Amino acid sequence: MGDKRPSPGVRVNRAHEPSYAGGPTFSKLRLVLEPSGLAGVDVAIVGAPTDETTSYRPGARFGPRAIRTADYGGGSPPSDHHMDLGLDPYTVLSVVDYGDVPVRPADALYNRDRIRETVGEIVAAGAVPVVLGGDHAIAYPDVSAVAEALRPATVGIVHFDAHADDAEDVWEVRYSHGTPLRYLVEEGWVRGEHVVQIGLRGYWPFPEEFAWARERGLRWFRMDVVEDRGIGPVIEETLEMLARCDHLFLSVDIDVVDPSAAPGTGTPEPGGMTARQLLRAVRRLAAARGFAGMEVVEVSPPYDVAEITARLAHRVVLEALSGLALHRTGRAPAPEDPTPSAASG
Ligand SMILES: [Mn+2]
Repeated sequence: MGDKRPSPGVRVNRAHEPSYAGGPTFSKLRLVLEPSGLAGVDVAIVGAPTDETTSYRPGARFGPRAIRTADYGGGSPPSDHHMDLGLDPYTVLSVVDYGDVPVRPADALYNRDRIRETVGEIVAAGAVPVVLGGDHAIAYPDVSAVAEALRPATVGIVHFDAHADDAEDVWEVRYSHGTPLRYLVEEGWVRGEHVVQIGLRGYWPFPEEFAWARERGLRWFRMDVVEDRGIGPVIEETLEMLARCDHLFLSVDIDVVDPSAAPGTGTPEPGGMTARQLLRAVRRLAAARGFAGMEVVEVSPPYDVAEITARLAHRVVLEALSGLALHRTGRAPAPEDPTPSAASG
């Protein structure tokens, strides 16, 4: 065995360290901690390590750190070639890690306001926020900050979730991970007809929440409808439903995926989507429309097994970035096939 240590005086390029070494930013992206550092940035990934409003199993405050490090890539800047799209999102887009929202333990309303400020800083700089939760209560500050910054343009939500999160309160608490859709619509941040929910199943919401949703014009695909029609047609129909709103916000609750593929979450509901259905859905939405903001929520590492859930959440973000990159280039996908077709030139 040769001595692999560099000889004295040889410069070691620490930028090429593997993912498990050094600083734990998302995919080892450049860390930016001041709004001035967002100039010229296309996408800023930010953590919202909060789980104060969780109604069942806590732990989502540990989500951002787990998602960031659930990646076997390495090098800085990162390089990830998407073989189905034929591009590297990091060569098309300038992406940074904006650190975490400055949270205060046990103070949900304080954290809500800090999340809204931080997401607002990102949008004000002209970048797209990608928020790593955190429990789903963060949808309220995430989406309202984006909607406020983009007014009078309209923002629609594609909401992947086992649960509709449109209760008036959960255990009499109004700022909760079970209520953000209700208040985003009731307060006029998002029009009801600009919300499409995908993957609903199980034993909640109750008829009163569904009645509210019908009254406000929300639309949804229950999980059995996704299963019957297939995720591809469901996403194409979602795009048609939201064709007339100006921007999309992608809200991904990891519990939309079956607990067998996403066990590390607060309120698991059996019978959900496969990992590949979710990845494909997010990629297609991002490629077709781009997005003005995104969140991946409810990853609870203490309940995870072998980082299955954190790893899926990391890939959900990477699929969205790859889709957005394709959207920005305006090109057709150029998949890596054994024999390139004539059409792909
Ligand atoms: Mn949710």
